[in-house]
This record gives sequence, C-alpha cells and structure tokens, in this order.
Amino acid sequence: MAAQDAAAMAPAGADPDYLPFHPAPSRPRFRPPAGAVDAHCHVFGPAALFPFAPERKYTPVDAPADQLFALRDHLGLSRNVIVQATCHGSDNSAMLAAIARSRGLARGVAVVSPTISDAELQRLHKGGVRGVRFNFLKRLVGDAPKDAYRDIAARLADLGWHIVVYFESAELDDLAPFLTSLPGTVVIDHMGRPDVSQGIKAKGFRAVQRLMDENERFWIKATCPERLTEAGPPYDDVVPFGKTLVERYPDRVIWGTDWPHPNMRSHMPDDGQLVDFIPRIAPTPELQKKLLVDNPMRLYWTEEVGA
Ligand code: 0GY
Repeated sequence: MAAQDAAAMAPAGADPDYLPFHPAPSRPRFRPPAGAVDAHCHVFGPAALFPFAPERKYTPVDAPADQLFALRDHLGLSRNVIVQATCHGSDNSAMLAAIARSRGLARGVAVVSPTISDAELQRLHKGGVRGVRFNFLKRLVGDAPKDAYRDIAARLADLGWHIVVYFESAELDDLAPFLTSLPGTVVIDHMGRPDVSQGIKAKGFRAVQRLMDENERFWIKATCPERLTEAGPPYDDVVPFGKTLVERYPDRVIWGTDWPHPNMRSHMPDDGQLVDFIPRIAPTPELQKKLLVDNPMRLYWTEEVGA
C-alpha cells in the first residue's frame, strides 16, 4: 500500500500522517517451527478502553489484542511478547489485559516509573511481565532519564526480569558505559539500529557487536528490517546485518514482527514478508529453532503466569 493511501485511512484520533498497519498481510511461504515466538510486538488501546498517555509523542491507530492474536495465527506463530510502547507511557493496562486474554501465550515487557511500589511490581509479574524497557530515542522520550533507569534496574534482580534497551547505534559510544553498568540480562532492540547504508563493517554496527562480544549477558533482537532498510521490501540490504547477529550470537538472539509498526514513514510492511525474512537471516532449522523458540522461551516462559 502506498504511504499516502495508508495515511488517508488513518482514523480520526490518530496523527494525520500516522500509517495504519497492513490490512491484509500475505501468508508467509516460510513455516516457522512449532512454538515460534513473536518476541517484539505491541498493543495500542483500544483508546476508548485504554487511553493513550498525555505525555506521548505520537498518537497511533488502535491495534488491539484480538488483532494481534489473529495475526499470530495467520503467520504460523504461537506466542507473543508484548512490549509497552511510549504512547501508553507507564500505564501498562492495555498490555496486561492482552496478556490476560492470551491463555498463557503472551508475556510482557513493561515501562515503569522509579516510584513504582513493590506490590505493583509483583502485580505486573503475576500478570506476565518479565522485563522493563529503557528507551533512549529522543523522538520518543526526549532526554532519557538515566537516573530513573538506574533506580528501576536496581529493583529487578529479585523478580528475575531483564532490561530491554532501545537506542541508535550512532549513540552507542556515549551510551555504552551506562548500558554495561546495568545489572543482569540486557536485550538490545532492533539490531541496535545500525545505519544500513554504511554496510556491516561500519563503526556503529561494529560497536554493537563489540558490546555483545564483551558482555555475555547482552542479547539482541534481529528485528525491524522495515525500519532499517534503505532499499525497501524484501529488505535485501538488511539481510547481512540480521544474518551476522543470528550466526554470531545463536543463543542470545530473538526475533519479532514489531506489529503494528508505529511511526513507519516510508511504507507499511506486509507482516507475511517479515516472516519470509527469517530464513534469510537464520538459514538452518537449528538456527531458526534457537531464534524463534529456544531463546525467547528461556527469557520469557520459565515460569507460569500468576506464579
Ligand atoms: C518500536 C519502535 C518505535 C516505537 C516505540 O515505544 C515506542 O513508541 O518503540 C519507533 O518509533 O521506532 O519498537 O515499536
């Protein structure tokens, strides 16, 4: 769908230039292994039930849980990890409601404030949350509140949660000391957002690999070819980046759709095509099983919800 056609469909309430998710994704040719996890996706609203946060930087189209779960089934996936997006601030209600409807097939990554009580953290844990997300993108959060992030991080050990970090690789030189000072498992979003036009030998992507090489407790998501590409679908230019990560860190890499793809400008991806990207970055059944099943299960499903 052309970007301008999609924008014309943005319903009232969403930003006028906001692109809605693909209305009819293709069925992928690639058959994911049994139990495959979409380890990075979101739910938005519905705003009538779960209003967006006043401090948000964008207003998306509703992307409710039922649609996420229908997409999961359509793509041949089995489970979801729902990541709290900035448009819902630190009110995790929409995500928790989605997890509760998933019959144990979803887990969550929350955004929390440093003043959150222990009881509330326990409530999130019982609701299926297994990590928190620290965002460093100015366009999404303004200046990242590092002191707050540090205070939150200190609360997570007892829960066994990990930290998901979202940054641009160009920022990594500045951020690395802070990131490596965080305790426990740290999961890097969207391949560390390399500048794909520079190629895999460029400084930013090398810095991401250095961080992974020097810190066994760092994991990475081989996600978002649609955000990183310059060439557009089927994302040939992003294949070397994803493949490098999957082959170099086979036990510390996970994959996800990033549905409903907030803030896409160039185009709205066909989620079926995103699934067909998987065998190009994970060429063997062994790598596919680690990427889609073994690794995300280890991070998110070691314990039943409610335990
Ligand atoms: C993503 C990427 C984006 C948005 C958010 O929390 C968010 O609002 O993560 C983005 O705009 O790059 O992971 O969905």
